[in-house]
Amino acid sequence: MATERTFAIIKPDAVGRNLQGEILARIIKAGFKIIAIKSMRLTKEEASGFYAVHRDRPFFGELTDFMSSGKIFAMVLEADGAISKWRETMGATDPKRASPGTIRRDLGSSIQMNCTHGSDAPETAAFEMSYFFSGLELI
Ligand code: IDP
Ligand code: MG
Repeated sequence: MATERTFAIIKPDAVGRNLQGEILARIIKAGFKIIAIKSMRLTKEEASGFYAVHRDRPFFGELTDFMSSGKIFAMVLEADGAISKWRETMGATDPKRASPGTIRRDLGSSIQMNCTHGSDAPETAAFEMSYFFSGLELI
């Protein structure tokens, strides 16, 4: 499989519970290289731009309130097949449906407060990385 990059977020629920160290340890253990990382708090507008593909979903308002409710860690991760590998490491969107040993199953509290984000395809990974990081930060 080819070396690939994906975009990840440690969401406000996880940072609020001080789980960033636990999640970063799982990322390293799974074999990802952290290419870039920063801690920041999104505005509602910035969260809405990030999740624009979901603007017509019933949970969009709630989701963007949540994502702007506290600090996040935004990251670019690299590995062979990073996009699907990170989705597997996170587990299914709903922690109740995620496999044991995944981040969302072990640490998530609800379908919304599921600790992490991961890109779902090469096109979304490219958009999401460039939404948060400049080219210089990704060398
Ligand atoms: P994903 O994060 O697994 O890719 P998406 O369907 O892209 O899942 O949804 C984006 C985020 O929106 C989820 O991670 C979760 O925080 C939130 N979300 C998804 N479905 C629901 C829902 O039914 N109710 C509330 N929040 C949801
Ligand atoms: Mg998604």
